[in-house]
Amino acid sequence: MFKSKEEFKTAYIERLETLFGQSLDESSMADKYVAFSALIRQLINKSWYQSNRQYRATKEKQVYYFSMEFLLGRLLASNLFNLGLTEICGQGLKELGINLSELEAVEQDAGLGNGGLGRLAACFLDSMAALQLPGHGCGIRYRHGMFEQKIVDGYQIELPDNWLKDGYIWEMRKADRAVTVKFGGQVRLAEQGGRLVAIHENYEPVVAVPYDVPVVGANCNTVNTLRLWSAETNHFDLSSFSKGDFLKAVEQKYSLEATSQILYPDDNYPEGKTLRLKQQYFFVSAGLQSIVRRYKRTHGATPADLAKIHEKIAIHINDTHPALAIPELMRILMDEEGLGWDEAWNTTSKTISYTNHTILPEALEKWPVDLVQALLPRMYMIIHEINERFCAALWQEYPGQWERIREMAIIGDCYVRMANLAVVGSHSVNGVAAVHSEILKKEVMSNFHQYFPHRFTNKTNGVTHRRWLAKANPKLASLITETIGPGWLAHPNELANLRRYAQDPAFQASIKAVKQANKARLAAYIKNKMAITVDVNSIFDVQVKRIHAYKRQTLNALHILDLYNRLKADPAIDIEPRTFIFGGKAATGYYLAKRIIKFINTLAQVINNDPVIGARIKVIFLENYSVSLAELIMPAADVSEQISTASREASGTGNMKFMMNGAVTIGTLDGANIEIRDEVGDDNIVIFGLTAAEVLNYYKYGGYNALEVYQGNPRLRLVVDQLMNGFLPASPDEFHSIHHSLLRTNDEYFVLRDFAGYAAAQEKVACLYRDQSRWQAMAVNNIAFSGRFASDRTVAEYAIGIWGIKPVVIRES
Ligand code: 26W
Repeated sequence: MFKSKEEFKTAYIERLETLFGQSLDESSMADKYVAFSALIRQLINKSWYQSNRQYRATKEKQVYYFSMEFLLGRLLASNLFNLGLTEICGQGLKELGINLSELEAVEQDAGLGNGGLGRLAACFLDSMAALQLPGHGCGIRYRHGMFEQKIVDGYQIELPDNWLKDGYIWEMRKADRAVTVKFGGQVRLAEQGGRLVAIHENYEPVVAVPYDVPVVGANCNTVNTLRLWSAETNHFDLSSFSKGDFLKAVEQKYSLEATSQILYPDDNYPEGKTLRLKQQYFFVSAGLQSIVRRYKRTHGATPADLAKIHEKIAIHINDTHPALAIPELMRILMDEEGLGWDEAWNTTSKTISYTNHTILPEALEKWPVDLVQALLPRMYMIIHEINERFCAALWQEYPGQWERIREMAIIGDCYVRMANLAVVGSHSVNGVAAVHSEILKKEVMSNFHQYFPHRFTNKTNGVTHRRWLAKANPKLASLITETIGPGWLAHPNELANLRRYAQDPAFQASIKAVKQANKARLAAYIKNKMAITVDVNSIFDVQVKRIHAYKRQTLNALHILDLYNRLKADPAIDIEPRTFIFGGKAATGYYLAKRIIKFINTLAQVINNDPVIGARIKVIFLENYSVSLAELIMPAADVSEQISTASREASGTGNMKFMMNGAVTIGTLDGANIEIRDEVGDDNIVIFGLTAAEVLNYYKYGGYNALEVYQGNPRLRLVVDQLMNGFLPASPDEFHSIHHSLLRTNDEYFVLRDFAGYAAAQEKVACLYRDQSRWQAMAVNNIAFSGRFASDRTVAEYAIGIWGIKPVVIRES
């Protein structure tokens, strides 16, 4: 580790010269980035090696977090931060005439995820390492991550994300650890040496090559591993090749490698593609094979040793996407290691735990039996057997209750229901916020909860305060440290010490100055990207997240239209100037979400160019919302929009990032908003709308009439009509689907029902903002109470309550 900036500078210059054979002056920004990152990676490698060595030596239990998505964003800054090198390197680079932020910006975001679920996985990795927990990630090295979004003429255009084009400095290819994953073919059972064995024939082998990314723990020597699997083959079909059919040989190579080519850009919006199922089995099988291989080396390879695998290994599945881990671990234990069914089942279910991240019924994964059978014949046999045994047990418990058993079955209506498989095959099931976990127990999984009452728990989400506060908002971080000392960095609950400064005028002024600086930074970005000037003294009112009907960007947009109407009707009314900022991607096949994007952009076009409105309202849709863009946006927000239909947002995590940066939430009593309110109190949050209980009641018993609400509120009626009556400059039926969802299909997400409450809540926000002393106190309180939403707390709860793992302190080499 560098003791001084001089030492760093010498090492850096030398690295640049030896890597590229050129001087600093001759180097491009990209070269400077590569040399710098290579230097940092070398430091990390030492601790990485030590960590792996000591994990092997201590034989402590380890956890593997299986996730189809890891939305890492950039790693340079967070690695520097966790190594404690930001200061030394930043200063050293400055003396060499290099701006660290500019260097950081060279790195491509690793966008290997869609949204909440993928970013949560990334925050958990950061926290596991910071807590010195032996915990690793297992996922897919997508050749193309989340698509790049362009907005052209108000529409979303998707471009491929070519994030690997300049190489990825943080990964380490481990060709010697490759494993084979088998698809298709037939499986027959045969007797060998007195036991039944499964013989898999005529399968298509896909080689899985691991790429390891180090996960650096903050202020400790822990470096864990994120292992991402890539489908690769250098194997050409030689028979085709020698027959001169070169194309066929190449075709087969590409078809095998297709498995890890793209991330499906569907968040809470299933497409059910065969390739996605292939991806799921691909990384689950590869991950488990490599884990079992390592386990055998460290803990013994006899069947008796393997029957105890749960004592040394925990496997967590992030939603149902990796639920094939259950039958795959069964397969490995039985077919490859010789365990009997009961032993294998006992150890499998004690190894695996499952988190549910969504209650939208349409987002619960299910795969057609035919597809599973054809693509994964051995998996299907095992799932079938699990189902048979489970249903027989249910029959014992609930004789004659066909309906209940049909609902709980893993296979039904010609589908494999992945959530049922996940619940049955794991020892722990958790939701991601208190209300969500309750809904799982009482509604969505109530039968399972009755049958397995002790299996269900809650683990409220969190976000890493190192990235989302310390790194994203350095000015705020410095102010906090000056005020309450640096303890909050290791113990985020210490942020509570800020409470006593909430009413302090001097501190309020400092908080405001930080916010203004961050707003200016975002305003400059907007100016540069979109050539629109926004007023940094206006309220920055932000809704950034995936575009989805249940998240209700439409409610926000309709309210903006209403505000506009009122201003047009009476330009003299005194409103608090606002900049409404949106960002987010729509799943490629999600028509309604795409129309919502167009609606927001059309509003922007009308409002931003209306001289009557001037600078009082601006509407900004920031294209290509991503982790790095979020790091720019969160610190600049005054108002955090968390307005999902109550009961539909499992938790939300953006809400936590905003809060940590001092934004005030306007939101429904949904997901973690409820717990945010419980922390900050009603005076520091603005709540509106139906409660989850009310919404669920409507869903169950009916009684909601959208048309009535629409007819009863003239302001609402006007804005809904404006979608269709030619008021907006767009083709006549551009917003037909939005209109239709509100009035023709009875407004599934209660946009109309919550409109009046939302408009009133927005008035309240404006009123609170006018009282700047009151507002700054609210901002301070939000920061002060955000410690609970640090993922260090969440991960500690998983470690103790689910995984049964404890810290392993890594000594320096
Ligand atoms: C099969 C299509 C599909 C793809 C992704 C269905 C569901 C998903 C994810 C489970 C959706 C997701 O990201 N859920 C979000 O998880 C976050 C982390 O727990 C929560 O904060 C969000 O509320 C939840 O929507």
